[in-house]
Amino acid sequence: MKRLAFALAGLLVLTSGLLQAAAPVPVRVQIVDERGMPVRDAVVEILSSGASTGRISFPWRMAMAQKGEQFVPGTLIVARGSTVAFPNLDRVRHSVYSFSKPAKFEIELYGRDQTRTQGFAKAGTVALGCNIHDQMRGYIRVVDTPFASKTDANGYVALDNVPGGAAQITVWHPRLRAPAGELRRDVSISGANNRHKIAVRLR
Ligand SMILES: [Cu+2]
Repeated sequence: MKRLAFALAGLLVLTSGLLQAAAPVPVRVQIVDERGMPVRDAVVEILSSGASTGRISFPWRMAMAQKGEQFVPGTLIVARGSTVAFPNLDRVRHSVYSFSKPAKFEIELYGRDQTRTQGFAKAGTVALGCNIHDQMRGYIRVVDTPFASKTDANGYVALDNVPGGAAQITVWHPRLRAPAGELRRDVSISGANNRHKIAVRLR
């Protein structure tokens, strides 16, 4: 009887440990440069082994506008498989293209208040340009995780309900000095370890 009680107690400790490890936690990540200054508009993604593989959706619009001869927002995060709209809010015509591996495409000239769409089937970074306006640069980061967001002016992202346990944080920024502008960190996520500060080098 005593032995059974011990076994049960052991089982309880074990399961509570497992539950704790897998319990979803809010995670905050800050991205800074070599001088410790916050990096804005970096894309932070958390790949977690404990994440469910359901349909991913984000609260922002799946749209990359052209406004004032710029792409707005300059960086857009979308889930793999998304269709993105490219509304032209300018008086001038634009012709959006990408030579990037995950999505090579070209949208013929289209004018004011018109829109076009493009699908993104592969994860990765899609650099956008315009055939008419050389200075226009935009980026679509196609991700495979629901835990993705852009850093704010203080370099922070806040991601909710990230499963505890082993995970990988990917940081991407167009000026990040690393292959493909990407940096990866293996981390362990738990209620006690849910704040991560990552220093990157920018060009
Ligand atoms: Cu243009």
